[in-house]
Amino acid sequence: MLKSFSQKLKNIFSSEIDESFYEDMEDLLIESDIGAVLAIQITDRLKEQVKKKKIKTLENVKLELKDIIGDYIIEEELIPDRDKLNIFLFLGVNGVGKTTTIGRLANYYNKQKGIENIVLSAGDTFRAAAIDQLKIHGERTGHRVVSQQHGADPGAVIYDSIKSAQAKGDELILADTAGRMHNKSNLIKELEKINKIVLNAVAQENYKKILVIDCTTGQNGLNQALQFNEAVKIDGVVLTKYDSSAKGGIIPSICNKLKIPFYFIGVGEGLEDIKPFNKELYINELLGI
Ligand SMILES: Nc1nc2c(ncn2[C@@H]2O[C@H](COP(=O)(O)OP(=O)(O)OP(=O)(O)O)[C@@H](O)[C@H]2O)c(=O)[nH]1
Ligand SMILES: [Mg+2]
Repeated sequence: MLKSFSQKLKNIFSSEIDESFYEDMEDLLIESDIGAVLAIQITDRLKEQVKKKKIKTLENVKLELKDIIGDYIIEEELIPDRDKLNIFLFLGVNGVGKTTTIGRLANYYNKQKGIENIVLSAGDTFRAAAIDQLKIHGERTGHRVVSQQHGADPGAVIYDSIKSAQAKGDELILADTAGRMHNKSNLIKELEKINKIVLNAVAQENYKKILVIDCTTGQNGLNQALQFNEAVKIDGVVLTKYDSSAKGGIIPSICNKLKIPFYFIGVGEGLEDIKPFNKELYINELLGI
């Protein structure tokens, strides 16, 4: 898919700038998971700008397209507010990479940002193995894991994590949650409780609700973002499995719809396989620039 995408893009950009050029462009954008509505919008804007600016070369059309797509994308560096307690809560449906992301970010914040006092909070009490999975990440990255038994109340685990972090002067809690979507009212109830507990301890700006989305799920990622946002108001997104053949066209789609940023992208299963989302790089990769 990756090869055929860049090949198709190359083909489009070696044709004439005529009506079929724009049609092919629209199709290709849809194929990249950008979504039909946005693909049409982007192509229409491109057509308009090319005409208005009297753009003649395909190279300049590509740069114009880059600018237009860039308008829809929000990039933000997610850095904990130092010397304060910060809580990053990871949400998302089953198997998207929440727990793995926590392990990778513990490593990232430690190695890249010099933050040593990080706590991993085992808020996924739904799956017995989830607690052990987080403990393994804790051991690997050298960070403390706060957990309770399988089936415990996630709010109570977060509460314990906060108390423990406050006692030791920690700066960052990375909190796991169970993969779900099945029951929105349960999710809202559970999150309301967690919100209350968290906001008793930290300021709103030090609390981030982060949605993890698997880019291989394509446009379905947008539905997940809409549903989670409606339930809990998310602050930003981590996109995982960007090392797959999926093009991540879901990024402009979500930013445009929800006006929230992407923070990180996951590029593999290893501890180092996460990087801050970089809008410029992302568009260049998408367009093969
Ligand atoms: N290739 C690749 N695999 C990833 C990436 N992120 C996560 N995975 C894999 O996806 C699978 C699921 O990851 P988890 O972290 O367990 O996902 P989760 O969201 O915590 O899953 P649940 O707790 O069951 O909801 C694991 O096999 C991860 O190694 C990524 O960026 N690239
Ligand atoms: Mg998990």
